[in-house]
Amino acid sequence: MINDIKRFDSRDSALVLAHILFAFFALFLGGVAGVLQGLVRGGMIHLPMEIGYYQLLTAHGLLMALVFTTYFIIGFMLAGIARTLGGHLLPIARKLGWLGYGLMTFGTILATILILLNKATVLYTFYAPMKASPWFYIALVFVVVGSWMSGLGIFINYRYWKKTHRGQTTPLFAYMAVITMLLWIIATLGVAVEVLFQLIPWSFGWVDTVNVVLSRTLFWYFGHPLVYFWLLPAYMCWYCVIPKVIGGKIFSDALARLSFIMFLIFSIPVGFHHQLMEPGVSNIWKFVQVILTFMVVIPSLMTAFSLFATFELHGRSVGAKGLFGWFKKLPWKDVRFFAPFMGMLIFIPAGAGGLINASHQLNAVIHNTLWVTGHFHLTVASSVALTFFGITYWLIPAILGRQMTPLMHRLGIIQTVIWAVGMFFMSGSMHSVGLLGSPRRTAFTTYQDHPDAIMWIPYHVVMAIGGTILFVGVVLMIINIVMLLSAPKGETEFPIAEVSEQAEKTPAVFERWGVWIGVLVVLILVAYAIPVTEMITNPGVGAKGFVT
Ligand code: HAS
Ligand code: CU
Repeated sequence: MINDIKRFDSRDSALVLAHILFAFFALFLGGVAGVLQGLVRGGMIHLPMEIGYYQLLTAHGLLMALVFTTYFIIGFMLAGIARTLGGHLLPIARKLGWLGYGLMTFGTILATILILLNKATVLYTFYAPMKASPWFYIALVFVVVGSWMSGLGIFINYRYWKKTHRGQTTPLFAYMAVITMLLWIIATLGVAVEVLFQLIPWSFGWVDTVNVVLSRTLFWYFGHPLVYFWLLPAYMCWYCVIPKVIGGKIFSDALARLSFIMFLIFSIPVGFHHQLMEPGVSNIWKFVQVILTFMVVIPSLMTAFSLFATFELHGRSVGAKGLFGWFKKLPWKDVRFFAPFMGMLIFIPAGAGGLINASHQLNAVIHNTLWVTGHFHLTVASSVALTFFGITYWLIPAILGRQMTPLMHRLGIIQTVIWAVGMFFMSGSMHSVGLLGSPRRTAFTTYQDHPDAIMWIPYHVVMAIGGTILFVGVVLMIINIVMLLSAPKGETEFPIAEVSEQAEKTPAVFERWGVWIGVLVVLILVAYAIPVTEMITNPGVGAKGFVT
């Protein structure tokens, strides 16, 4: 039924396009910062005009990890909500979407100006005792509150559909969008508390010191689910869009919903796996949260299983033989498939690295080294980013009533290959030199020609070469987008697959939001209540703060 709707409402198109274009503008600026900092760290250039390495690093992290992702995700989800819940957004959802866009954009511009003025060189993980101008934190409040407005619009649209379609199962895409936004809102409450009650009063000078361990705990309460806020929209593409693109069906609607529910309940009470080396947290609570971390791996393994099943079922239905015959039946020349597929492939080593990070003893080896930087360039900057690129190739033509040409598919495939090759060199050498002890978040230095530091330099040079290849990838992506905007007129579908006939019926319990949020609250209390109480009642000596 949903496949009949071809044209996007032009008011929805404008809202979606505004988000997508802003996202790629941020990607471009973030890419410029990225390549420069790679070259500085490789010892290949010096920055002009007193621009600092850490200033670039802050801009790069913020623009890529927060601005590119959040704008893209909201644009993609609003488009999918319009597409699956009746063909257009409710007027109230559209209004909230624009309000959110305005607030986020105001916040982003203010934050970027402060970074350029060197008033917020605190790295994107705004991490006490590093201290920024209070206006930087206020700018981020605008970004977060703006994103909540769009989330609210999605919830209202979803409820309206439920009310007007009693007894029907909600469309999978919309269900997943609701979970992603719920996850985001519940997670950002942590950072909202940190910013409002700790960082803003401290940076205005109303209080002298900040409780560092508490602020980091609140930050990571948000920081880990943040990575799933990036990942889940990519999974929405893998579950709902990819089966359609390859001409197959969704393996199981129930499995997909179960995996998203598991992400919702397990991805928040795990922040301590970023603080395993933090002395102020006792081991028992680290242990509890590491167990929960391994729980949140399960839905990713379910996703891998479901994808293999979709690929194999489809392959066999078109005559594939043998154990791996289905592999040849995949549409390798279709960039809508190829880019996300490379993302999936890269997610296998990326996820394995995550399991290493989460193991306490191994974390002692890699924490604060370039290994971690390598890890998140495979996860968010490859698996997620390549999937988002893959979505862009059909989303822009779909909302504009245009059509991709074979040339655009070919350029898209070249772009994907450039990205994968650049990331192979950059992330590969980050992982290796991280194991040799090279620290992350550090400008070029030879530590007075210490032999270890000299040994790291060739790896840093390879990182810079990889980063340069990636910058070519950014530029080609921007060219591809300009071409998509002016593609020939035509019909492009918003691909959403149907569920396989063999799949079990979806149980109604997945829509019992009270139950799932209840479970989540209990888990959060189990994981955090006692350690946070300890941090508040026994705050130790607060930190005055550092300004670089
Ligand atoms: Fe992570 C640090 C643990 C996943 C992002 N992570 C980070 C940071 C970022 C980040 C940004 O426990 C740095 C933060 C900072 O600034 O300090 N991470 C994990 C674990 C997972 C994980 C256990 N991370 C992600 C994802 C991210 C992301 C996803 C972004 C999107 N991470 C950590 C830990 C740290 C950390 C510690 C702290 C390190 C430290 O000390 O600072 C898991 O969720 C991973 C599970 C994934 C899998 C893979 C499943 C494979 C699939 C693909 C199937 C492929 C197919 C195609 C079907 C088990 C689904 C193949 C087809 C063929 C034909 C072959
Ligand atoms: Cu994490």
